[in-house]
Amino acid sequence: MRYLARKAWDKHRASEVTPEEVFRARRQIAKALGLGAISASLPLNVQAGLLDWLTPDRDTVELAPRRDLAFDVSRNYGIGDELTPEEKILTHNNFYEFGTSKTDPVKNAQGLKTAPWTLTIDGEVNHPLTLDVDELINAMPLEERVYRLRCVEAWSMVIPWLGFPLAELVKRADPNSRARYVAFETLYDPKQMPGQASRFVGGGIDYPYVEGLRMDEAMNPLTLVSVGLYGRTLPPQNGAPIRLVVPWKYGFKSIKSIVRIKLVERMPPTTWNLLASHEYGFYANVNPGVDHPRWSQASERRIGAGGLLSAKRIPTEMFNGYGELVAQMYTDLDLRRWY
Ligand SMILES: Nc1nc2c(c(=O)[nH]1)N[C@H]1C(S)=C(S)[C@@H](COP(=O)(O)O)O[C@H]1N2
Ligand SMILES: [Mo]
Repeated sequence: MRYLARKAWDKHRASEVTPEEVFRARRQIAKALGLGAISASLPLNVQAGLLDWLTPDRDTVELAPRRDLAFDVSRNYGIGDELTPEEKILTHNNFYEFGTSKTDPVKNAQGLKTAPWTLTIDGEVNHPLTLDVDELINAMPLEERVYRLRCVEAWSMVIPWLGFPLAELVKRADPNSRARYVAFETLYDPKQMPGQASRFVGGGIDYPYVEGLRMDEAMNPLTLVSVGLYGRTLPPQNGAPIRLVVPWKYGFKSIKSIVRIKLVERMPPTTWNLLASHEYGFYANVNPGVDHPRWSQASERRIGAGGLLSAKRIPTEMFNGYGELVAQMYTDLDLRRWY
């Protein structure tokens, strides 16, 4: 598999294989093999394996163009870890809207239409906002923040994000006194997102993907709205044009391709908690002392220049190493119960 970065978006080549066609092709194969009916009862990892096998690899994936962004290098939150190579960040993804295997998003998301893109901020606020994300990206001062991303599946990366604090956005909407949580929602568009059109492709998730934070977590200076990585706008597979990054929590909290942020009074539903509440909680703070029911969280594979299997196993740190900045929010919480 080769990944080609393109300078100019070539419409003709891009439309050769649309996500919808990929989805239709897969559905036909799945039907022919009688997989549609049984897929709901298969464990997710088995489904992922099947999909890999059902999806013939195209020789070349042409990556959607990305624009250079101007930014300041943040001095406050940098960590010493070596960066994960950009190629790994772009080709090893979780974005179930485009399929459940790690290489599905880069293959299937390149046609995602990321502009124009509207972000709504509403709910318990005095000033509901409807923002054009391109304008927002141009208007906000951007900073680069090198953060660890620790997936609940026990692999991790180190990513130079570009973005701004979520607090800046929330403040603009002026939350009222009832606002206690912040709920996030990914785009819902089954025509563009094959995983939303089929439970088989999308891993059995009820879309749109939703996430949430407590108000103090949302306002914590570490909580980032990301609009880019490695100096340029976000690739579609990483959640273009706008996503959340919460570095002390498991990766699934960092919801991609957001269209709505709603301030609410009660703890909002979250996608992985809805799917398996005994395995994935609302808080999902990285915690080496509380194992996932099916695997240990004590260590993780750090994805570097080599393949995933050659990746170095390193101990997982409490709050992913960000305890100094976030631990005080949880002093009254039993983190074993509120996993
Ligand atoms: N909408 C949406 N957001 C999502 C996901 C998803 O499937 N859909 N996967 C999550 C998971 S499990 C992880 S680990 C991170 C992965 O981000 P990356 O692919 O940019 O590394 O995105 C999170 N955000
Ligand atoms: Mo994840």
